[in-house]
Amino acid sequence: MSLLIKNGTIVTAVDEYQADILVEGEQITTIGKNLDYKAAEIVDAKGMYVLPGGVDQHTHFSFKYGDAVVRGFETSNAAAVGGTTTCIEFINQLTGKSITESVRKFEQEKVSGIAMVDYSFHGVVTDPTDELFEEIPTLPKQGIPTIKLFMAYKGACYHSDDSAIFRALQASKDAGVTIMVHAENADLIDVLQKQCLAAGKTAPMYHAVSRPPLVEVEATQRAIYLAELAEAPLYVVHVTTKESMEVVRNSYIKGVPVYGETCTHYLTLGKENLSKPDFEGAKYVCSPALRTPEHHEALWEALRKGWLNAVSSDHCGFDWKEHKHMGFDDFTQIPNGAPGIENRLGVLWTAGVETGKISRQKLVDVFATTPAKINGLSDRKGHIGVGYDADIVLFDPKWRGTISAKTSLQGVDYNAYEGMEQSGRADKVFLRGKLIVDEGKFIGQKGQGQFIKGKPFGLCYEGLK
Ligand code: DUC
Ligand code: ZN
Ligand code: ZN
Repeated sequence: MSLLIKNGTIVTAVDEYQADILVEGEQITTIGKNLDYKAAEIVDAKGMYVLPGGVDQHTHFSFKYGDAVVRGFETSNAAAVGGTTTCIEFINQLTGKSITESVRKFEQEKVSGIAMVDYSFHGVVTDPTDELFEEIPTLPKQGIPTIKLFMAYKGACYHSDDSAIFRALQASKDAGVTIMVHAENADLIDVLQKQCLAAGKTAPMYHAVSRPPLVEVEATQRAIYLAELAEAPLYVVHVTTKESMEVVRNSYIKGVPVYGETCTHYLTLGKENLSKPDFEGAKYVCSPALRTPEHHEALWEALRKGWLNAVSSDHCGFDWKEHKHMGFDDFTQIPNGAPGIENRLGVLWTAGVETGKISRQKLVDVFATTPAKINGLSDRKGHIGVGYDADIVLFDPKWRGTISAKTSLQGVDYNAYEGMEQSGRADKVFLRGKLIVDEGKFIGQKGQGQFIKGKPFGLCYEGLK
């Protein structure tokens, strides 16, 4: 099967040019001007930007908060219509089991035969035994070169203390496994939460009051000290404050191999949303908490200047009625997280490219190219180039629409960006050469997504050293 995409403007992380793309089978085989090839299918991409399919390196299709469980991979068609063709899912280690067993079990039961985009995994440490630290160097053989540890969430199974993080860093470095941290000080949050509740402060906005910027800054700096001591690289997920971004940036400048991402909502949504009446504020309970415009601006600057290198969705599909209301009388019981995999590209384009905060090339860089590299997928994903998987988005910059849960595939009863006027959208999306989105509508099939093995040393490539 061959496909010729003609007349589009190809955007990569470093340049932009007009050319045609020939796809044979699942890969891009030729890129050139005025390609004259009798392909089985010819698509005219005039007026479209041709982008690599997005790589969302931070998704939760399997997260649990108390008894609440998020929407799973049966809603991963939402990724496709949002221009994301690969997502990397966090899988909790099952107690008493290895990360490998936990990931495989989850894949067999909840992903394989269901996922509608390609996928890879990060293990999440919940049971930091000697066996776990021995397993870490073997993970790349399983195609899992990344592990996350949560510094937040005191009392939860997935909380890790400093000794677990330090030992994981030591165990990871020679094998090229990247340690990722969710950096917030769990003890301070615990004290602040208890003080709020004791004072009768139970509403959603106290989620932000009990997770102020400094709890993130402190944990970010602490994690970096641990990495420095272990002489291991570190990746800080969802950096949300100016000061924690500066800690990452300054440590990197000092020579510590530390890198960080931010997320779509930390660039665009303010903490005032948590004060919306009638418990609507609960829709915006995610951790770390939403911040103020001063932080948003600092994060945009950090993306422009390369101080942070990816934008993820942190997609977490809890319902408002069914799940968020569990914390109606106590904000600490509101499941943390917001959906957003469908909106990452549209919001980044609208709030980033259209406003001049980032260039189109920077969008491609933080949306696809660098997330693919960090996670060891860059031999196949995240770039429009010969030999790459034909994961291709034809982006229509002229399209206009309004974001709403009513038209969303995320399977959640609200959308954090409800009412936002969106500029541009993924008009057509190809997954390994197959058309899965046409005129913005999902036309693919359940189970078409494949596991993509990650390779080790994702952080150690030229330009990210
Ligand atoms: N924060 C969230 O908001 N959701 C999922 C996990 C997390 O740490
Ligand atoms: Zn997190
Ligand atoms: Zn997360």
